[in-house]
Amino acid sequence: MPKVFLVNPSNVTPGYSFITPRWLFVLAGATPVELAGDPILTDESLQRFDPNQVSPGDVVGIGISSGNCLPGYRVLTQAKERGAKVVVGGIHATIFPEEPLRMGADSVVTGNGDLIWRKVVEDALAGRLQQRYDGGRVPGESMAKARWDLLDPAKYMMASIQTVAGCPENCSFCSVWVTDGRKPRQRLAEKVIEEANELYRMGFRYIVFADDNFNPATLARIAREPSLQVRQSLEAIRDERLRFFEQYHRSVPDNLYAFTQMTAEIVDDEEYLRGMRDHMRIRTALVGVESFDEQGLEAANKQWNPCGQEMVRTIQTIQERGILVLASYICGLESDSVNSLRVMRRHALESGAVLAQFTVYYPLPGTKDYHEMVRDRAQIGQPGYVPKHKTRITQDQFWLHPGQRADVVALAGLSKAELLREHAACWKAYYSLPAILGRMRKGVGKSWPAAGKLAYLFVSLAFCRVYAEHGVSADSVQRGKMNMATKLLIQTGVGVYSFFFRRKAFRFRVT
Ligand code: B12
Ligand code: SF4
Repeated sequence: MPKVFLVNPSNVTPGYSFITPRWLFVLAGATPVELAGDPILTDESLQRFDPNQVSPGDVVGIGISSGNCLPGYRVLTQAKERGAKVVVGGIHATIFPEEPLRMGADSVVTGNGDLIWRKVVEDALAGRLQQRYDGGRVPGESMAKARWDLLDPAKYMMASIQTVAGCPENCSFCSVWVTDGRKPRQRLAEKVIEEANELYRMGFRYIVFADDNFNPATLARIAREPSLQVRQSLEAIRDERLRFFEQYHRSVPDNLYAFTQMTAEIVDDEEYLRGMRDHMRIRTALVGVESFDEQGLEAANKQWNPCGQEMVRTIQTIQERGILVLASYICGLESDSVNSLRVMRRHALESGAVLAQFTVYYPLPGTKDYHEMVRDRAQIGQPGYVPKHKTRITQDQFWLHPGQRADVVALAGLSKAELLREHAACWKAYYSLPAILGRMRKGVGKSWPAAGKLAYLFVSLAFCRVYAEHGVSADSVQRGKMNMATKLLIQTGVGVYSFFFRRKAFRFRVT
């Protein structure tokens, strides 16, 4: 029987990963086992894809984002050399379907794989594979259940479940609303609950709700919606979500905690926030702050976000209500200057978010910014053409050329050296020992027991070291080679985490 392989490509293979690549297990759930048996999964964060397992006629599915398309194309070439039929999908393939075909793929799937994957496998095995399939945006009730029985729980810190896809906002630096749509699609409560219980039984005590935006329909969001029809649909979504929160609360053990991503508008919806905290047991959430000033928020098309001191208070209030904030900032928005980044640093410190991440701006493929900047680049200087942006893209198809994000654009108000200096200064200030100790003693951690404070110290140091210095992100994409001290820090951090949140310790060595 021909086999089906699914590969999550990665630049590096440290032998562990922080968060499961959900698509791998969802596509496994959508694979017709009666035709091909259980699919063979490879997450390259854990181990490199081994082409020798592949025989002619097997099907190899690869999921790529813009960050990992290069290792994805390496897997593609290796699989083709073994005579496999290679199908590429994922966010990057959805944005640029021609690219994987140019790289030699037999077929490309755009959109969601939940429903179409069965047909793709059937066609491939029957010798009638087409070049293009469109999986579209599947309705929430049709989203496939992940095959967690194929997961080795000892290799991941957290497993991820999706509760809702899509986001009603339209931030200019984000591709989510372009690819996943602005109409939130909610998964069936029963399916989410079933997966949560399964992961609990497997030993997980902390999971990730891998939603684009966990709170697409809060009171404040609904109130600023100009279209009556959309407002009514958001109201219905809010009601449905609150009911789902209660059902989850009744059906899932109360020591299963979660991390998610949400917007700052949550602060004005007491009932929703309480539901997230008490019913869904969300204890930490990434909040997209992006910028503290009006011009920055305007550049990001996120004018509805609180600004300046109001954002500082918002972060503090969310934390007082029991959800710790991982605040996410962008350095290098179109309006940024050395001064605005220094103000950002000051406000960020003042807010006291439990963790903060500072990313260097670059126009992600699929975003409004990217497409406008590409047009600017092509048409600038033409009579009558008014460029949309002051920021300029300096490299074509930059995702195919590994390098620093700051190489991708030229900013109007900042040189590359200034941007990198201020970006590094943000990380350094936020994770300096006095700043961490300050948050521990007087800020968010003041009532924590000594063990909690110690754990926080480790988590802060590890987060900064791993993310800022080595560029390791959730799927272990990494810029530099890790030194011994970083490896030790990761292993200690993971040990501390596993002590608090796992029944079984991890079995891995950082390589
Ligand atoms: C949860 C999440 C995270 C989590 C966890 C990541 C993880 N390991 O799972 C965290 C917060 C840690 C994270 C981090 C980052 N993320 Co993120 N993340 C997401 C988010 C919201 C959901 C991903 C998810 O699990 N979805 C659920 C699964 C089931 O959906 P899916 O992956 O799209 O897969 C479906 C289809 O694409 C398709 N499919 C996928 N693969 C394949 C393969 C085949 C063969 C087929 C047929 C189909 C198919 O079928 C699947 C089922 O329908 C997405 C947004 C989004 N809508 O994708 C952003 C997103 C993927 N992230 C993005 C980015 C940029 C990042 C960061 C780089 C951000 C940063 N600040 O540095 C980091 C680094 C991660 C990296 N190196 O790629 C971008 C990627 C954009 C792009 N053009 O590639 C997205 C799209 C959001 C955005 N801002 O635009 N992320
Ligand atoms: S950044 Fe967040 S709020 Fe904005 S469109 Fe993307 S998912 Fe939605």
